[in-house]
Amino acid sequence: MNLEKIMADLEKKNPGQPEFLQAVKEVLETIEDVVTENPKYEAANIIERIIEPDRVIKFKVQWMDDKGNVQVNRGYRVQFNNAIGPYKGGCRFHPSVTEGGLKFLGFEQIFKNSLTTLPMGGAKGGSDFDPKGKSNAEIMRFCQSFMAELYKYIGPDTDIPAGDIGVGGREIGYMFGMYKKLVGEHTGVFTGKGRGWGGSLIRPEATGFGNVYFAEEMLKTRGDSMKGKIVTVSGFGNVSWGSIIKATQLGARVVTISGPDGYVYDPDGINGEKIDYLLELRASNQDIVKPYTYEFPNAQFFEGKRPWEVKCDVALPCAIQNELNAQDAQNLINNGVICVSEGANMPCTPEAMEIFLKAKILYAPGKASNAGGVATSGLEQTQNAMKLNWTAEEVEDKLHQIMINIHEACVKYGKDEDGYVNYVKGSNVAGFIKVADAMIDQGVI
Ligand code: NDP
Ligand code: 2IT
Repeated sequence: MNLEKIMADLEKKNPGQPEFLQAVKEVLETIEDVVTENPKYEAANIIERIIEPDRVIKFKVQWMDDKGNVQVNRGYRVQFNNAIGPYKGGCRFHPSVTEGGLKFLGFEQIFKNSLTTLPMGGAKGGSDFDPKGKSNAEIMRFCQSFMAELYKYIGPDTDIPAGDIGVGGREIGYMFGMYKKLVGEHTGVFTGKGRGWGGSLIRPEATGFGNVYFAEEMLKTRGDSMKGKIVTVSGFGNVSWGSIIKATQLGARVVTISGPDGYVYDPDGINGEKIDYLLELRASNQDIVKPYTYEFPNAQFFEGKRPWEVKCDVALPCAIQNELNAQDAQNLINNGVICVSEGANMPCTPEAMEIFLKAKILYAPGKASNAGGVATSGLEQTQNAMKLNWTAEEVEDKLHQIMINIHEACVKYGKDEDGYVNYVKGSNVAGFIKVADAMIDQGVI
């Protein structure tokens, strides 16, 4: 496999999409050996086929704001690969959303979903719509207009969207409502639904819970655990919230959260009522974390800074792609970090990742450590198909077991000769083999 040529061709075909190129390069670098050792993959030209999305759907979303002005946004759905199951992946509403960004996320989703062991293909969607400061009515009108186009391309056996940045229970509700009205069916076409109309218990917590379960499995390989650890978390959204709850339950002390305005350091730990307060902060639609320090004055706010300068044992980046760079990684290493587990998708830059791997700390890429979210989406689909609901304990037990299994797969495919587990390699190889073999089985279609 000629990596340089593949990357050069990809760059030519996808100008202005650096995040997509970054995600592809990381995967190809780590699966190179497997491809070389198994000529069937080159014979079927799997690499060129797997890096090209099945289709990118792009559409106009028109909606009216509360003042009566007509607004226009772009909507997208990237259906990347459905070799092992229907397309599956979240929707992101954020002004930074572009086609290239969604291609990176859809590509990552192929391997992540494969790792969960559930039958799900890879997809991602969203819009450059900015939910910040919008009224409830504006959010509803936007979601309805978005769905008026997207409904044509999705379905419970075709493509099942879910949440991501800027898309939570409220937005899923409005989109599902519109889908139901247009199609006339009450089906499991979305995951992350409300509890009373087909949603699964634990889905809101699942990504964060899974992330911490994965960190715990990594720590176990060194005879350690989360108990007593100082933990830094970035972001203050859904994934951060779930990670903080589970880390605290397992006896760790979480000392930071962050937002676009800076980070909050709370030496006493973010626990109890402070965790509940995070939901209020998020619901305020203000996009700032500083108010936390008004509510809990022992905490300090650091404007325009990122939490990676704080001394910690475990770091959980849970906000956005490329939020932790080489300097941040070096700060963490200098401060004695032993474990970094990604709640967000691709939060560490390639340079930061290199530093962690070189230092041989426990480092988990998001496609392994944040797979608990989509895995629990898969469990929601199963409950919908069976027309019954599992208890919170049943769902959490299954989620926990899935995270243990993903960890095992990473160890199986990622262990170096010296015994160090390269989780980047492990997750990419394990995820790739299943999808590539399915593509070969199904022929050139
Ligand atoms: P939320 O919208 O709930 O939270 C996102 C967090 O990231 C917020 O704190 C947000 O603050 C912050 N953020 C967004 N953009 C920026 C930016 N440009 N700079 C700094 N901070 C920013 O989303 P989620 O918690 O759902 O998602 C967080 C990450 O986890 C994403 O990478 C997502 O892809 C990933 N993920 C989510 C899963 C899920 O099930 N929800 C599953 C697996 C991964 P603000 O909005 O104020 O900018
Ligand atoms: O990045 C992700 O895995 C998600 N946003 C969750 C996708 C899903 O379908 O639950």
